[in-house]
Order: sequence, then C-alpha cells, then structure tokens
Amino acid sequence: MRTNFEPEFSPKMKVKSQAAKSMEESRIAQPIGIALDRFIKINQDQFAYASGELSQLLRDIALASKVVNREVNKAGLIDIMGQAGSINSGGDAQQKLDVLANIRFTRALTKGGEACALISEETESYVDLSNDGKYVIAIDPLDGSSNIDVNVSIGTIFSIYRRKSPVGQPISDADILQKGSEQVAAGYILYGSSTMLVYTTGHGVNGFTYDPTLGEYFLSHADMRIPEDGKIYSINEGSYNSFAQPVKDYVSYCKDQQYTGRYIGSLIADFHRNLLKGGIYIYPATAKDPNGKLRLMYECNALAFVAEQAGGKATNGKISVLDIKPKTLHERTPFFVGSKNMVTKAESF
Ligand code: P6P
Repeated sequence: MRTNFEPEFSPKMKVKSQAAKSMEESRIAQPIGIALDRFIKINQDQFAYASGELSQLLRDIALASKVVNREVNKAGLIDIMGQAGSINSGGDAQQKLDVLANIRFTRALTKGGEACALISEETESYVDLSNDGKYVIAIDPLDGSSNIDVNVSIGTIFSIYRRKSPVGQPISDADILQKGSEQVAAGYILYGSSTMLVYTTGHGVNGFTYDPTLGEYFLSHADMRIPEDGKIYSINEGSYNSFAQPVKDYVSYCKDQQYTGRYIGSLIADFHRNLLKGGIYIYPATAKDPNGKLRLMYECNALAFVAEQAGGKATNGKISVLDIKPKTLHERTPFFVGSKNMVTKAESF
C-alpha cells in the first residue's frame, strides 16, 4: 500500500517542517504527512518542563502499538484467537490478544524507563516498574477484545499522569488514583480498516495513520475538532428496560429527532466515528452494571481528555468525568461523551 503522504525525507517536507517550526507555539497543526517522531519533536517545546521524557513515552507507546497491530492483523492466521483461559480483574474472560497486548505494552514501557508505574485493565493491582520514571500510565491494552474473533475494530486506550511522590520514594495512592484533570497526555490506537494513533498533550488533538510498509505513523488528521452537534447516538438499547428514566427520555428524544443509531460494541470504534462526524456515545448505569460498565482510570478519563481537547464534552451524567476522584483502580462510571451540545442536551434530561 503506497502511502499518499510525502515520506519524511522529501526536501519539500523539510521546507514545510521549517514552516511548521514557526507555528510550533500555536495549536495550528503541523503539515499533513509529517512523521510522528518529527511531530513529537517539534511539539516537545510546547512542554517547557519536559526534557524529552514525555516524548520518549509517546514513542514507547507508538512502538508497542506497532507490535500489537501486527498481531491483531494476523489474529486469524495463527492460534492466538479465542480465549486465553484466564480471567482479568473485572472478571472478563481474557482473550489471548488481551494478554499479548498487555505484555507488549508493559514490556515497551518498562524498557522505555519513563514510566514508574502501570495501571492496566489486565492486572489486579498497579505494576511498580521500579524505575525513576516521572510518569504513571493507565492503559486498556486492548478494549473491545470480545470483538477480536468477529473481526470488528478494537483499540488500545492510554492515559499519562505525572508522578506526584518524589522519585526514589515508594509509589503511593497519590501517584495512582489521580483525577482525569491531572492527565498530561492521553489517547488511543484504533486497529481498524487502517490503524490510527490519536492523542493529545493538552494542546489539541492530532490523528496519525500507520503505514505498515514504512512502519511509521504519519499525521493524517491535524488539530481534530468534534462537531458541536451531531445526529448519531451510540447506546446498547438492549439494556433499555433497565435505563434510568432520564436516559430513556433522551433515547426517545434522539428517535424523535430522527438521529441515526450506530453502536459497534467497540468503544474506540464508536468514539472515533463520533469524533469525526459528531455524535454521542452513552454507557449509562444498567441493572447489570449499576455504575456503568466502562472503567474510569483507563477508558473514560483518556477519552474524556481527548473529547474535551477536541471541543467536545464528557460527563457521568452529572459532572465532568475529569473531575471524578477515583477511589479504586478498576472503578466504573456511567459515561456520556461526544459532541458538546448533544452531551449537554442529554444532561438536561
Ligand atoms: P455492551 C467492550 O467490551 C466494551 O468495553 C466497549 O468497547 C463497548 O463499547 C462496550 O463494552 C460494549 O458493551 O454491554 O454494550 O456489549
């Protein structure tokens, strides 16, 4: 597959990246086609106090995603389909790719040395990476893994926090149970018809498409903004009978407005489509999941940060997700995320 961007080395690109340098202070995006490494380097200056560790951390995550992407793309070919036979902290049957993705991201982040602790859906407690890294990572290595065997897009979700306790001290709850508003970076990788890395460091949101023939991510969606309004609502209406009345009323409102129902059953796929086209994704409290199904620390916080940085909104139905003080690692929260005006409308119910 030929990439339709100019590869990094073309002289014209050099000129553009000079131009890009002059824009580095603004949120105006760098030129489409710039390679992820160059983009990170140019924008590193926006992180005055980061002497490169955050940049290295983003590179470590991108590297692990390339390995996972390769495994996801051949899942049907070698025997890593189906269940690993083990159970994760949430009681979900672990798919082999879940386990593999968790190993890959943990290994990349451990080797990178920038993260001192790792919070993962796949491990009961946090993992102390016993190094002097300045950052704490919360990650869902492979969300929507029940979709693997049916070839539906799946994703990795990550949040990056600054360590609070002094380096050299043991990791404390203050380092681990941080509010989403404390994130310094967050994003996701979508293993879909193409593989994309979408992330923010608090200066807008940018999307990179992976070119497997070059083994590189290239900027394909610069300065992503979610439309303030949308006509797509994503919710599992199979649980309709156990929704709270206001949620039922909002779903009826969506039908009255003749919105389109789109629910892939893979959070990242639904979120990404709504980010591009406008829409709302809702996973409310249900009889089965009275606090909602999605996890605050390694699913909702990251997507809430991305959504808000793209001009959208994310709440638990009452307050911003980013303001929720986590009490436990794997706690769940109701989740309303997407176009600002749609989330506000849903809250009004
Ligand atoms: P339900 C996948 O298991 C997941 O965590 C999200 O990716 C997805 O949006 C949601 O759960 C689907 O859950 O209960 O609607 O099948």
